[in-house]
Amino acid sequence: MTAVSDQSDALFRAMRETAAAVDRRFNAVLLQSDGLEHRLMEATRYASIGAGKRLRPLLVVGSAQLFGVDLSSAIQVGTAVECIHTYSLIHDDLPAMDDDDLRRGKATVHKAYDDATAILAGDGLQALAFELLASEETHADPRVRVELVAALSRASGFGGMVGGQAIDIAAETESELDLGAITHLQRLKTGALIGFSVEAGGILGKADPYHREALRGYAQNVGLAFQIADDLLDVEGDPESVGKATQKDEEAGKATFVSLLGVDRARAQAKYLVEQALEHIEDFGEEASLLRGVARFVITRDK
Ligand code: GRG
Repeated sequence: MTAVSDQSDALFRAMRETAAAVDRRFNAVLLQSDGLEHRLMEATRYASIGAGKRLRPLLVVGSAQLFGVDLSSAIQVGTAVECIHTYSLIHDDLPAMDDDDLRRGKATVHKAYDDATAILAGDGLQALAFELLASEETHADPRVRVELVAALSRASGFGGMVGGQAIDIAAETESELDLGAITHLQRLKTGALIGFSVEAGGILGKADPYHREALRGYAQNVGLAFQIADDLLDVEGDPESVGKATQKDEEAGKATFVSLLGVDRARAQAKYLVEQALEHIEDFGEEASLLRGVARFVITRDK
């Protein structure tokens, strides 16, 4: 019992420390302005600082720990992936997409500011992600920086998050998704960025192909488990603690893991995926304890 609570204490400490470090990085790079762009910078800071679980940066820190990578490099890459994630949330909330009023427990950016500012905040964060990766502060070796830029471009672009979002939007009017199609959609829409976050430690640490393959297996399983947990929170979660509207999928008549499998089978599948994720990293020792903790956390979280 003590061992279990020690593990979750360590995980929550790592979450707090990672979140604080990402906030410090955002504070350093998102400068307030006295010029006419001040509203944009204020909105971008509103969306980015002190917000969210910072799960993706935590995955970068966890995978970096496997290869003895400096924490400052992991935080820099974690902040870059959080830029992409935050931009996707801002744009997803716009009236042209999901049209949401609440995100991360507060008004969405277009509600607190306006649509144009929200679009620009997302655009600016997307560019900032690649500026951070290209910086010498990320890694001394330029080949590592280029590999990170290429991997995050793939994960966030047409063959990743943006492609997944397009499939999701098209499915609303064009086709009924079955389990295979939902799995494909979610692998792109949310899985690709989670995949990058896990892969990043291997890139920073110049890991060999065997260990990179293990990370890919872990990430694929954690990504799907995360999405099933997200679907379950939409059905069962409390909007207060989730920090956004719930029951959205059913209202929109969307096919999800939960609508197709039912709550109990979806929960069992998420648990199975986490077990699979843990198997992929079983060759690692203590240095993988953060990744193990995160895998368990994705299906037990309440937000
Ligand atoms: C608009 C290009 C574009 C893409 C949007 C990822 C995405 C595609 C939209 C987000 C919509 C959504 C709620 C998806 C479900 C999974 C998800 C990404 C949840 C939010 O991630 P968390 O739980 O959020 O990590 P926090 O706020 O903790 O960072």
